[in-house]
Amino acid sequence: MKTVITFGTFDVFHVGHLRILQRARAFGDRLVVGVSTDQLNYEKKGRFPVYTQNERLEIVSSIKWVDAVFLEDSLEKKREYLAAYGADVLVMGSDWAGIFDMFSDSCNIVYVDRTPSISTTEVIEKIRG
Ligand code: C2G
Repeated sequence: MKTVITFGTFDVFHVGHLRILQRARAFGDRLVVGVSTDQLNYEKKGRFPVYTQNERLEIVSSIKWVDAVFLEDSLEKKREYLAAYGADVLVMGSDWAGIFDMFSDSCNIVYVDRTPSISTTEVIEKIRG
């Protein structure tokens, strides 16, 4: 049983999010997703997400490619999360390329291409008009 892990905020869930979850799951038999807390997103991006962490957890956990979810409350705890969930593979989008290579002693690290032309920020801007 090969466990894959990935992390993200998944705010205003869109097809780019769906595709990375589908692709991540294809690297193993079980996909675990660390969903950023509202506070962690504020620290990363300087704003609170549109959807609350409980809403984002509920959405991500309902995706058919996802087997388990948990709240990620600190970027400093990656190594602990990888161990706690028994990750064999860490999958992240190419915007994170190289950033998690330090964990290659505990699991395989894979960066997959982002889906072009869609992001939470763009969706928010489109709705704002
Ligand atoms: N993504 C993608 N294509 C897009 C948009 C996003 O493949 N068009 C991927 C990102 O590369 C990331 C995942 O979807 O792997 C989640 O994206 P975000 O919610 O923006 O995640 P982020 O806030 O960058 O959090 O510890 C790492 C961070 O918590 C990642």
